Amino acid sequence: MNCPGLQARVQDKNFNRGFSPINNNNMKHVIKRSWAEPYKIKMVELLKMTSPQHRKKALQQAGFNTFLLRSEDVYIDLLTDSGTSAMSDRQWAGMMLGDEAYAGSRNFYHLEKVVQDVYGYKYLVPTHQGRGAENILSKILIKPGDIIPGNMYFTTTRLHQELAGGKFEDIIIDEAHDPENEHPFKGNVDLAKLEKLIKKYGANRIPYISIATSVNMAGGQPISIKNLKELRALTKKHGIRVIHDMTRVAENAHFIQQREKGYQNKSIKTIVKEICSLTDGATMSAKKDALVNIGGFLAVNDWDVFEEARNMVVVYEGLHTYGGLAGRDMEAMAIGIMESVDDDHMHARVGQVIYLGEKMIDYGVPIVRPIGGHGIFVDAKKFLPHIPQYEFPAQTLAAEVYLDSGVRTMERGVVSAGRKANGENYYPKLELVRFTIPRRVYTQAHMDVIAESTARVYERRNKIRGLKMVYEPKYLRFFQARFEPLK
Ligand code: PLI
Repeated sequence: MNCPGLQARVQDKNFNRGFSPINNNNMKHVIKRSWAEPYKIKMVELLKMTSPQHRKKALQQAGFNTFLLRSEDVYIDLLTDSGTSAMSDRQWAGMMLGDEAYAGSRNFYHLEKVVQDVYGYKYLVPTHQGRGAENILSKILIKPGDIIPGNMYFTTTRLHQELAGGKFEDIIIDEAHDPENEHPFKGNVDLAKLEKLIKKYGANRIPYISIATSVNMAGGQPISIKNLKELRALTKKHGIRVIHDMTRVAENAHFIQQREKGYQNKSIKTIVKEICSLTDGATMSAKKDALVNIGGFLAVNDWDVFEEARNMVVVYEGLHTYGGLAGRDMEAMAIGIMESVDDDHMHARVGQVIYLGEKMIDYGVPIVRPIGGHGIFVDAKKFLPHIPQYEFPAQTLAAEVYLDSGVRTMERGVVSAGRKANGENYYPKLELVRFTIPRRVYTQAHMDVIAESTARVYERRNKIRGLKMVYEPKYLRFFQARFEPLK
């Protein structure tokens, strides 16, 4: 690797603090130049402050699951960055240009052009959100008994693969499973693991490799262009497709720009297009990078897959020129995609995440390193070492942070991992609480409040007890499971 992990973190730190990441030889004499958001606030949404008694009651009613809290009972909402972005004035203006025709909306053609220009994929099928695209893709490409290797699982992605009869196999590098490892590209594929799978099962049982940029479950960790190129070469040799989960591709491109040799002077827009060019198609949840509250798509280069998807979308989502979306949603998405690849936007977006992460580190809170693109992932195993994984340390910690301050976070550990086809629990190495930062929504003062609250919980960590699960839904249990505190 050209750039050792530690150096990469120092580079990010310099960037965050306003130094040029490249010309920083004489840092002692440089006056601090803070970054700031490349926008100003035009409208505000009032937040409700709550008392500890109110939060205790709300948490009990929610079965100690932050997904089951009412949003009204939350002060700062870090449950997810999905669909929670603040849209720009241009996006809102675009909403007024919605062409709500059942067929052939002009907003579809605008979106199609933007997807072709910005990402480079040839054919577009809009869907109501990311999992709509995952459903269609899995049904088209996966046959029962197939193997789908990927750089760490994502909940909905793996479920659709399994429902189509496939089996997910993790081929991410080992470093990704170690929260303290500072590898700059923890989203990379271990090519030896992939070759082993190809040898074991044969290429014809592998319909595609599922590659996420900015790997969510690993802590928002990027994959490098170098690794993608090597993957492309290997898959080409075996005639295997690469399908890109491009939900957070621009955040990944930011890290490539900061860390990968030869990319410092390339724009995020250029890097995004290069990433996409190394893959055959993509599923997109536009609710993240693309700055909209709802929307997604499937985009492919292969006419046959497109034709099949265009047939299938009418069964599950809606006509192929709206896929479950209103015309205005497609317009906002088209504009959001263009805004998402702006360098200033992305530097401020990731800069805010890094600001929070560094505060957490300063308070001694154990977090996944390097700091990822869309949130801070607190290492619950290290935060609460006295709580075994079967007593849900990450679920417990998310509940405790809410009790302290009304900050809502999300479990990303054993509850999210769910059960295998044979009913056994998955026990993932990573037992994390995700503090996900919505885009363009909260201020630096909010980040301070979040870090201080987490530090307070950390101070009383030894007194915290685990949870037991008292209700478990069949699919994606983390959304609706209920818990009770252990006596
Ligand atoms: O929530 P959807 O259906 O629009 O997208 C599903 C989805 C697919 N891939 C990845 C990497 C995701 O992060 C993702 C959704 N993520 C959510 C909801 C999250 O809170 O991270």
